[in-house]
Amino acid sequence: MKIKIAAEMLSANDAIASENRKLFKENGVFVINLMSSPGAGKTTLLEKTISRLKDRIKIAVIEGDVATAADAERIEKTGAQAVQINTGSMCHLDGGMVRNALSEFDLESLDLLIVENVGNLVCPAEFDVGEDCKVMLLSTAEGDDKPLKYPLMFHESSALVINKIDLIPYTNFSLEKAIRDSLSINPRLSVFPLSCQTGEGLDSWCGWLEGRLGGR
Ligand SMILES: Nc1nc2c(ncn2[C@@H]2O[C@H](COP(=O)(O)OP(=O)(O)O)[C@@H](O)[C@H]2O)c(=O)[nH]1
Ligand SMILES: [Mg+2]
Repeated sequence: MKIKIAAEMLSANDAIASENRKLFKENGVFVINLMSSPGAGKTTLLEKTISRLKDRIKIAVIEGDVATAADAERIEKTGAQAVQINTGSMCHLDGGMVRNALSEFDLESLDLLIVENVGNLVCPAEFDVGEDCKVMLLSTAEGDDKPLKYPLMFHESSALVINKIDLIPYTNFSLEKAIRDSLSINPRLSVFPLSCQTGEGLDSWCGWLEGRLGGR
């Protein structure tokens, strides 16, 4: 019985996500669902990405957090519009939460909408919000065993950002192992090792993003 309820909940979410996707397509907005554990650097990556691309691409952000508007406030400092969703006890964003936030945006004027999901390595990958693609962010401080321990996030994503490579000398993180294990789960992953702190690798990531927008 429990399994049936979960299946019905996911199919109800899929229906809303499909409506969101149709709306995004009609308005020519490319949508990314950005997922990681708390503190891996999602908001920092968005701040750096927006600063680099904002003269060429109109970007807005939906921020998902259990509590506070702190991340939306950080994004707004870059000049991009951000809407905060507080999920309370929920560990992920779903299609309905994203739909409720959409009335805040002039979708037609946007090129790219990035949804920063709630920090969590499990549930966000299970809920479609209507995105064009998912992006997984892993930071070196979390350990190189995470791809094999939380495979769904890696399996569902189109790109993997490995952040905080500046910290590698202070950890036992093996970049080679993390990439090898991630590709064993999902050989189609585009992988971007980078540091939001030093800026190393950000050009490749932003180039990939611009390429995906070009293919809309
Ligand atoms: N050393 C280092 N710290 C980083 C890097 N990127 C982000 N941080 C720090 O990691 C912490 C969490 O970042 P945040 O963007 O809030 O993570 P989020 O919870 O995934 O949104 C902050 O203190 C950031 O300054 C990086 O590339 N290198
Ligand atoms: Mg954040």
